[in-house]
Amino acid sequence: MEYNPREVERKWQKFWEESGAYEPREDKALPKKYILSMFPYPSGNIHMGHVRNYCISDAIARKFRKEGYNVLHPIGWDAFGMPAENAAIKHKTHPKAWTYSNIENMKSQLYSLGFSFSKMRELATCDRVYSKWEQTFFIAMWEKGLIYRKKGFLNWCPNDKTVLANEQVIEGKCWRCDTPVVQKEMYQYYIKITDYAEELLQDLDALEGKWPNQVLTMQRNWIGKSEGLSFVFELEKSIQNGDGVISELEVFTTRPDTIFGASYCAVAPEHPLVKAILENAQNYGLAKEVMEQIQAMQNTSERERAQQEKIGIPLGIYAIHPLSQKRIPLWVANFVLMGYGSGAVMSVPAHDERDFEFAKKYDLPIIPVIQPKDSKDFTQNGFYTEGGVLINSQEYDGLDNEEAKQKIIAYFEKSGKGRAVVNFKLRDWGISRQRYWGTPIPLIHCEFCGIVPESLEKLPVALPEDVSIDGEGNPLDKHLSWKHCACPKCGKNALRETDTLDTFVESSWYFLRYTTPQNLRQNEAISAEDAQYWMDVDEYIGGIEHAILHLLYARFFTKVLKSLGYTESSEPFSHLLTQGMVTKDGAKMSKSKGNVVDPSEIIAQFGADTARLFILFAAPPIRELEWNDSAVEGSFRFIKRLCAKIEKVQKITILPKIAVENLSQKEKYARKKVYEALKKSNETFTHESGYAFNTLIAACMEALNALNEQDNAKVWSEGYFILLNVLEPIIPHICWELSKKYFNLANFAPIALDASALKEDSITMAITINGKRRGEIKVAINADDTEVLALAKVAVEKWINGVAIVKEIVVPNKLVNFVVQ
Ligand code: ANZ
Ligand code: ZN
Repeated sequence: MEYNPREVERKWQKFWEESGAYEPREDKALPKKYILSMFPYPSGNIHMGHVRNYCISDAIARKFRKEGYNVLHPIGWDAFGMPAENAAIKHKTHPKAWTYSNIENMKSQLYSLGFSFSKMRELATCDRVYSKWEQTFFIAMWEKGLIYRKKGFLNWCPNDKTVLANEQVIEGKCWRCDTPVVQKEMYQYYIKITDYAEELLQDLDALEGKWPNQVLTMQRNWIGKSEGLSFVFELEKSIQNGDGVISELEVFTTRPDTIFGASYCAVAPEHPLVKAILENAQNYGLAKEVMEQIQAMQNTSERERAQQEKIGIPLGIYAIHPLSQKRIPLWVANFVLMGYGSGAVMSVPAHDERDFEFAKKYDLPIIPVIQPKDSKDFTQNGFYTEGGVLINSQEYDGLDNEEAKQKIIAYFEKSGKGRAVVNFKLRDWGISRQRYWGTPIPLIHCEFCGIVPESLEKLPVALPEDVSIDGEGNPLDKHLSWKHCACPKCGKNALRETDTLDTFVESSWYFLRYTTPQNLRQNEAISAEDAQYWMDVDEYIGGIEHAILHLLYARFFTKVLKSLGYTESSEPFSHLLTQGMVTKDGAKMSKSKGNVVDPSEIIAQFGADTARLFILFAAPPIRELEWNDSAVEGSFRFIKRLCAKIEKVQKITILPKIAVENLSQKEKYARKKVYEALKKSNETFTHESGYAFNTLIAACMEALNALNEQDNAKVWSEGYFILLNVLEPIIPHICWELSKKYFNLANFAPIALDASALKEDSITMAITINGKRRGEIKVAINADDTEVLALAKVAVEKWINGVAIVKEIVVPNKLVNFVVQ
């Protein structure tokens, strides 16, 4: 048969769509599998990363469907976000038009690859109805106190009078006008993800072995639980702070055992103490340059500070060490974060690398207080961060440092000057954005009632479409008729909140939304019954770049939605598969590198099946995949080979009965290879095996070669019948075409393994020396030459001992001849 991918692929895509072949069934008694690829951002065109992502999930979905599972394999669009607004500014399009037209384009690209998506479950997060339910959740969380409003620092361009996202700050300057960006304190909305820190941490344990270790570790580090002591230093002199005074400084340390080594304290530039000092600068004799240095540090975002070298500025004030009573200088330092612990630290240069570097730079005392147990030389680096015995620590001298930790904590707890605390690195999630193309925050500011949620019947608070998007300020803020509204409580004039939500909010619950069928979506956010059936996602596939934020937020949202009664799941993704990058010439495909291969071109040239086969054959899913043009052609040739001799089959609808006794070695061998491929297919489609499609495809290639080596029509038929079934998840179009045409099959069902076909058959090979028969060996059919020769030499040992072999000849499956002198 001639291979014409274009015709075949179009035909089957049409058939699948029209027959609704990939819609999940409404029968909740069926066993289910929920297979999900991370949904794409509708940037305009699909790229190879997308292709790889959906090739993997599609193969898994097809395999489970064949096995009789009810499979949900949905697709949707993560459709809000900045690029749409940037495109609007640049090309004078509307974000909505831009987004929906991108979706249409990408959708047709994806369907041209033959992906078996549950089309009826599609969604875009910018759909009105999606906003409606997201706003409903927002209000429920607001009313529960899980969302709050607080002042926080934002990047602000004083020229454009607009808030900038981190990506829009280039080397401290505005991306549009190059004006230096400042940190402006403004109200923002936060979700209390920190309330769930412990649960989010604990529940990772159950994902062990089901999620990649690397991801589990990254999540654990991000949550960052740490136990230590919080205690206070009395200030030498109190500091005026408005009407009150500040007389102490609280610090958090994980190393109370090093307390006698503290030689200075450092505070974050946002610390109230710094504010108080700046406000009373004259009283403290603070020089103008020093004030300016501090202000410059305050105007640098924490993010940028983290990249800078360590900088400190002495405040000229002192605290008293609570145990040694020494005078300790106070510094403001760019490495101290206001949002962690108490925003202040005791610094111990002898036992912490960062403190050490700082002390060296500013010539501060380095006092060793922990001595290693075995060696005395702990000053090699100048600092020593491990355990040991206390020195220079008064009555604690000689104690093991772990023991000292406990004793020192106990001392502080008893004296009431400190307490053991658990801190988490995890911060509350800032969810408000000052941009147009996002879900509006459904709150209203009323002069009389305060902040009031929009009434539920009025949801969604939809975005106005007649806006001017010019990059200055937030378009919603300038849209007066949208902004002015009636207070839902008292009916008086009030103002809508003009902030919109972080797009990570939408991606935190889309997988729950997919479980709800279209006909229920107007009336229900998440159909509890459907969610109960489909959740958890059985395999979630996506890039490692989402290892932290998206996966953490999605886990968190699931827990919150559970507490609100929407789902019974507490973890959304029972298994996670992180796919590797697609590279070319050793680098990630990217426009700037000019090494992008456009999936559409590959499909146009070779067809979707070739693209799918290449992608799944080139590397196992978790590994990097290097693009290779000749391997793409190799994949194409394999499919052509598959079609080439199919006429040899007898048209069967069930497997033929084969009288094994009468088969030749080659025929037996071909059957063995075919059944090995079938066996491999069952082994490949498991999370534990990592879905190594490459080895499955290799097994199919070997099987096809072996079939080609023999001429038994029954063996051909059986072989093809099985191979088309095994390959269907990978190259579905051609498999459906050939199955229909030659076996009149309209669907695929599991095939049982024939253990007898897999049995290792052995044969006897004669061994001759200079043509004379001297012995024989029993070996597996087609055993490789090295193995055969080694066995043969042992068998005729006494004939060749001490003589020089000049030639070794192996006639496969027949004989071995040694030519000796
Ligand atoms: C003294 C000390 C001595 C420290 C020593 C470490 C080693 P984790 O494990 O990340 O919780 N720290 C506390 N608050 C901070 C803040 N707001 N910004 C920056 N650093 C802060 O780290 C806790 C340690 O980080 C604390 O223990 C403190 O330094 C510092 F040999 O206290 B340590
Ligand atoms: Zn009101």
